[in-house]
Amino acid sequence: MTQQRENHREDVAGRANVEDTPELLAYYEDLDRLGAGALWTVANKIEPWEPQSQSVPVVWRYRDLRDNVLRSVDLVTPEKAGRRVVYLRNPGRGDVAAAVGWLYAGLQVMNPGEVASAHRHSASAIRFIMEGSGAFTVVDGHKMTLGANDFVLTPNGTWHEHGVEATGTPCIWQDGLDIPFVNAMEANFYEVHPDLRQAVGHKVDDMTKTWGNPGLRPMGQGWSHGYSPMFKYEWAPTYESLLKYASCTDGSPFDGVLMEYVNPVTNGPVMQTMGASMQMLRPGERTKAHRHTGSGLFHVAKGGGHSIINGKRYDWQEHDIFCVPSWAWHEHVNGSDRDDACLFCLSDLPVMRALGLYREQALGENGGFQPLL
Ligand code: GTQ
Repeated sequence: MTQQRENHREDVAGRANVEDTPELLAYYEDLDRLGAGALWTVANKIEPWEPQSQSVPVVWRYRDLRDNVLRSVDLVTPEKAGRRVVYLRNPGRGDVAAAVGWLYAGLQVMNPGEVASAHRHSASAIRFIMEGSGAFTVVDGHKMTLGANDFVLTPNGTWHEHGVEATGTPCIWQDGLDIPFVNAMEANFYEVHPDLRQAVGHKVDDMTKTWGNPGLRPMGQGWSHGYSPMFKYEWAPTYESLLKYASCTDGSPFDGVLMEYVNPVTNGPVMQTMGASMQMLRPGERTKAHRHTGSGLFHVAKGGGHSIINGKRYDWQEHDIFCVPSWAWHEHVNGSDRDDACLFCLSDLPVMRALGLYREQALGENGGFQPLL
């Protein structure tokens, strides 16, 4: 019997395997009255052989959600709602309002001329812009214009507000926050800005213009926060970088051409709790299956295809959002032989890495397992 199969037996030597007796049941009741319990009654549950995600794989289809997101515009104002957002609820994580693992996601919609008041919280946020023109976000006095497929940061503790210029069109973007994680850590604070609006103290898009130049850093400019000073990563240079890298690499057998968004000061993840990447699946590309710790929330930035997650097929097209729970096998397939497909991914990998919890495993050609890396 292989180690893997053996691991799924409950009566393995060294694992809890105590049968109930009247004496033991009475003992458990006595312990319960004292606010205590016998470890062996819960050990196999609280120390599983491998991660047991509560999340299930889901695809949220934009063609189904979009009309309902737009409906909210006639139903509530940003003033009343605070944020006018339809959030994505994983069936296994409804109790903590997570889309996957400890990550929250939602679709926020704003009409021209609307603003959502400034606030700040311990949770960090990202936006991935889906459609519309004229949207902006202000982060700690830095105003940014938002275009389709731009990736924008609102790090923990920063004041932020959103709006759409009166000359714009209805705008929809994906929010991604670590709200469930910060709540799990019992560390979430929330504050509304005393003036409800921030003064813009810098030139529009200054942080991207200052920190977003390839291979170049502004001389003499310091930055000591735990998050990237580049608050916005625009789509055009991101896609161009993927194309350039794709022209000279075979890519990863598991991920195709995958690039991580980084803090230009540290080359580390953009924020301490959440990281993001953009990956290109070249025409006809089909990746090999692997699994790793950490939850991933994928947003289809370009193209269409499908993913096989824990053996089941999930089709996706542009602006669909799907999740890969921690330790779930996954492989991605570009559905086109002519065009590339691009997947944006928001994850908690920075937490996994920083805390020494990252593990990765490839599915062998013969369906067997390769050892844990
Ligand atoms: O824009 O600050 O979807 O605080 C959920 C919570 C968006 C935001 C969300 C938030 C925000």
